[in-house]
Amino acid sequence: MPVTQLLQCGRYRLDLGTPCVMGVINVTPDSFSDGGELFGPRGVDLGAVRARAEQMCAEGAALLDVGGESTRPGAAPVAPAEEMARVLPVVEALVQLGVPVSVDTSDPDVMRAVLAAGAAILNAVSGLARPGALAAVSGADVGVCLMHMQGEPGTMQQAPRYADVVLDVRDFLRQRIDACVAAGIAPVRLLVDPGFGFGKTPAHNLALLARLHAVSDLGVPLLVGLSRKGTIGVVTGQSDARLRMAGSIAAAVLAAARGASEIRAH
Ligand code: 7PM
Repeated sequence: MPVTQLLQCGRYRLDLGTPCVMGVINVTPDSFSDGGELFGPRGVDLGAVRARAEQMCAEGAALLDVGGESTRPGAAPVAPAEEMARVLPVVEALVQLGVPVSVDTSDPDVMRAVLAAGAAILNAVSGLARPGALAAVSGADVGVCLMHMQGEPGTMQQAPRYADVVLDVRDFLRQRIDACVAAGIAPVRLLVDPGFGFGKTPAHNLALLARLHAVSDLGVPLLVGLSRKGTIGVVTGQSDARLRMAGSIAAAVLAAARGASEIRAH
């Protein structure tokens, strides 16, 4: 009998006992996976966003993740006002589709704005560790994904270093869960994520995938995002992210077999 893993996120209660797919809607001009196709000369192309979202839902995505700040290695930080200008129209459009919307952000002001716009999950890529982030969500009934990142996107890949990457990531996630529960965020609202590609070498990422059970038994559902990332390219020899579908599917199946409840996919 699969263990039912419920996620309470806004007006949605997701049963993650069966793994589900989180579709990625990147609204950054330099999206690594689709070259910024949803971002035209006049900013975000909402028609293209709606079409992509409807296609992803038709193909089985249970929720959609919107990212307005490129967190790819070396990416420069985006001002919160610019990030909000990119993501708010998208969140409003996707909420109208009736699908749970997650927003990939670290900024507390962006968090508050997207919650007001109807986002169901905050994809906290900095683990709600930034000043003001925990306070921004503790009173809301939004779901929260706590992700591990070593350093910041601009520098995180320069020299990632761990005593034991799996134990270090597990300890960070356990500490963030405890901080959220202490701030009044119920465990049923939480997800954790090891943050593949965020301050990790390919060897670190492969160790995390091999020993994924160490972070799938923290008492909350596990989200994994390996889709089209550099490590898939290293293993398959595919330098073009758009040609990494097969490797991404293989990694997703391995992750699900090792306890992942949500698979983040492009
Ligand atoms: C390098 C290339 C780093 C691409 C990050 C990316 C995740 C995420 C992203 C993840 C969660 C991309 C990503 N990756 N949120 N946001 N987990 N929770 O796929 O693995 O564009 S950005």
